[in-house]
Amino acid sequence: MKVVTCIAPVNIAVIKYWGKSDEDLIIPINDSLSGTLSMDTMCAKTTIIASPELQENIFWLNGKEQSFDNKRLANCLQEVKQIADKSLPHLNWKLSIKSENNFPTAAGLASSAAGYACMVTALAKLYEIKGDVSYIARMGSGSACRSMYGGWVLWCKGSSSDGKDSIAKQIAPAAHWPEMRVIVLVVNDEKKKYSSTDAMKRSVQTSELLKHRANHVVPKMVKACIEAIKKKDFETFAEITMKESNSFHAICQDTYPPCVYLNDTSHTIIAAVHAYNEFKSANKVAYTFDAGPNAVLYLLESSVDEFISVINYVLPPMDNNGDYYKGLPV
Ligand code: 2P0
Repeated sequence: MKVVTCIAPVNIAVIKYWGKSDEDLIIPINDSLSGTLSMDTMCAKTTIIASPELQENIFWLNGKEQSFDNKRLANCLQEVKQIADKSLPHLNWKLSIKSENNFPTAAGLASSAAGYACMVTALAKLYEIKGDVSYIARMGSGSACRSMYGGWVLWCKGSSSDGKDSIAKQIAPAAHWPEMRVIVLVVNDEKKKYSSTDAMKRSVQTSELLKHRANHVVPKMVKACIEAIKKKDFETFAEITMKESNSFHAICQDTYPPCVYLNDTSHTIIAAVHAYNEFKSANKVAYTFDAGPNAVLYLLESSVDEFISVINYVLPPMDNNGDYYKGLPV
């Protein structure tokens, strides 16, 4: 019997992936760029057991059995086995895969990214594969390839039709910018209204704006953002991050029928960030929103305490009845 366990964190895109040129292989229409959270935060954990005793393959996600008959899982498994040494005795043993997330699944918090990054890392370890396997994680869920590396990661869309050069590359390790912090404001942890997979397909089919974004906006943004990260220029990094999030949600609006992910609380957070930055006469906080209403804030450690006070003032924590705390009497 062989057992491997891996952990992989979520990544939060500052330049978003939205739209595929190949649905099966999961090849994106634009490059994207993200920060991978540290290992002690929002993570997926996967344990794979390979055993000659197992009669069939089994897959459990967050304590619930899933069908193993899943095209994405099959594609990843097939690709890993294809490059593995064929003389490995356990190559054809059945597998038991158990995966869990320590945060809400499918709520727009990059759960599939961490999940597939973790699973492919575990499979690569099981079958003793060395070298980059981010292109295999990509076949499970596009954004998963970015969680294969820590720190700041670029997913290059690539140009080959088999997707072999559509891979992730680290552009700077986390230690390059140790003051950087991420705050996740969970506005709603329910399963999202429309899956990213379906929504981005609809965007490709219906949004004219998407072509402009992919061909003319994103390439400039990626270049400028990499430069800002390399120089640790938070002012520029924050401006690009916020503009990019807004550009992505504009595409969602331009999709027909539209995919509306942001809600009133999301807009309150956007307004609070702009008001705070204006008050500070500099960009001290940057928001970004994925396919859901939850806000992710990038900020430097020196701004964390003050900005959390601002958020607690603007959106006071609710008690168990859903009422806002009124504050303690003086
Ligand atoms: C991103 N998102 O770059 C963007 C921003 C959501 C909004 O990557 O179809 O779950 O599995 O490749 O990876 C979500 O897309 O979609 C995503 P599939 P995935 O983080």
